Amino acid sequence: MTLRLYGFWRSIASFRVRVALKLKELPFQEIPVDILSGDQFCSDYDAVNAERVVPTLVHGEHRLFQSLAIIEYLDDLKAEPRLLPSDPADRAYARSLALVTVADAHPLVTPRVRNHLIRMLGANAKSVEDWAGHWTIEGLATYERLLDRRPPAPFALGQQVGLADICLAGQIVGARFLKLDLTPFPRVAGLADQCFAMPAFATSHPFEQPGYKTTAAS
Ligand SMILES: N[C@@H](CCC(=O)N[C@@H](CS)C(=O)NCC(=O)O)C(=O)O
Repeated sequence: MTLRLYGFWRSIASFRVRVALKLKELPFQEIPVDILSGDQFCSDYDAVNAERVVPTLVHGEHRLFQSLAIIEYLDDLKAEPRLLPSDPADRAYARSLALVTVADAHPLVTPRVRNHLIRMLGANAKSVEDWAGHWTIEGLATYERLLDRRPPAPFALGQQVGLADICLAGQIVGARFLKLDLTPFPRVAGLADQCFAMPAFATSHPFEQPGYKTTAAS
């Protein structure tokens, strides 16, 4: 059964699901939803995902949303390679690391939040950029402290790449969009280098997506 991913080239949450699909070697078709032009609010897409965000994964009659839930679904759909560890404490730790960006850092820099800052507070482009930089650095600093306590070996949970690495790599994608200096976060940067050496990560990067290539060319 074909898997269809509604995503957007520069969406960090779409990046997370793209990587998971590729690590699992599950073929999928990606359908772009231009969230910068407001296509997430069109009735066609609202019918797919009432939350009006990307990603959404369509699998048969199922419309799955929220990248973390989608990645867990993929782990249930195809067991290997496992993205969540089977040990309960490790599993909780993997989810905790994932949520540092999924629940805490990334939501603060999404288009809806940036747009609200402009509309409600009259923020200019520079202030919005500074806001995004601040919360992205907060996320990186949190990861650095956590990885100091439990150093990657070589991935966050050990030998097997998984959910935590995917989410942390997404935080790095956001940092690089903003051209942030990663020197204060050597453990995070080192782990991201391990990840982006893998084709599943490298080919899922926003700059490798057809939408970016069209945007860059125009
Ligand atoms: N927690 C959600 C985040 C979904 C989300 O906010 N997606 C962004 C793109 S990364 C979006 O579609 N934003 C549209 C908007 O802010 O209007 C997930 O992990 O899937």
